[in-house]
Amino acid sequence: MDLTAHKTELWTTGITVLPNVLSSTGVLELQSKLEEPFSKQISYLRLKPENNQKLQCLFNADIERYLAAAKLAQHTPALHAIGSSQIIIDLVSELGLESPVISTRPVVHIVGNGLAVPEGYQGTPSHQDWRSVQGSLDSLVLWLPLTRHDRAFWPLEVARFSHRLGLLEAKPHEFGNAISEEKLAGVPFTQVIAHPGDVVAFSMFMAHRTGRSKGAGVRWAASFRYNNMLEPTFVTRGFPNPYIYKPQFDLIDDNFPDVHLLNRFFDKN
Ligand SMILES: O=C(O)CCC(=O)C(=O)O
Ligand SMILES: [Fe+2]
Repeated sequence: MDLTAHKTELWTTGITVLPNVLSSTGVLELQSKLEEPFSKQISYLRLKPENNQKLQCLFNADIERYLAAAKLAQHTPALHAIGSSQIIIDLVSELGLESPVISTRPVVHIVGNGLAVPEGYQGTPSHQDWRSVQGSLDSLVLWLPLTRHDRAFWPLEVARFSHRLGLLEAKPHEFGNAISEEKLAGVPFTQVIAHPGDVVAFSMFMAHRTGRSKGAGVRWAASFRYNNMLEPTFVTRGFPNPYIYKPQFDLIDDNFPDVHLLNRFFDKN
């Protein structure tokens, strides 16, 4: 695929939609895999989801397990495999990042009415990803819709050309941060139309947010982030990385595992 026109559109407007980069069935299969941690907890709790509303069922029964399943879904190997696949890395370099490096772990976005975590956030407010990643100037987000909907449903909304406004002032928000309202006064947001298999690429400086929708259903998407190792300011700044990855050292379950239980487990393996 010749990406010259997409590359121009990306850096001129801040965003481009690349249709049918991946097979739609492959992407829908990925979405089913991402659902497995939820299914496993549902069967463990012997829940009986109505109308296949698995996520809602687990959410209503045990929000902690719901959140843990959502977190675990982000550790699904097939998700990481897509973000590191040759087709995706080639695409990122053809869009202008000469030497792509992964800047953050993949994120799975799950939104739907009835899934709002109390004191959490549901969908993102207006933000620029650059504020949390702080990498190369050409850093890029790839956003992949994972579910098919017959109308715009919790769509990604973008402020085209806003990457040219620079890094905008932001205020703290449950999500992390949100661009201050006054900075976006008069800046129009439009819905992105994309389907499973398509890849939406946008500059980390482009303002975007989750559009709201009414009605039942769950919208899934995955996003991947890349820096360009060779971008001169990234090199000069010494490859900054604001992410801190560390465990909590207190035991989550006191006295687990009991040594007898552990040995019975090893005996069976
Ligand atoms: O999926 C969404 O609605 C938000 C996506 C987003 O903010 C991102 O991928 O950076
Ligand atoms: Fe974002």
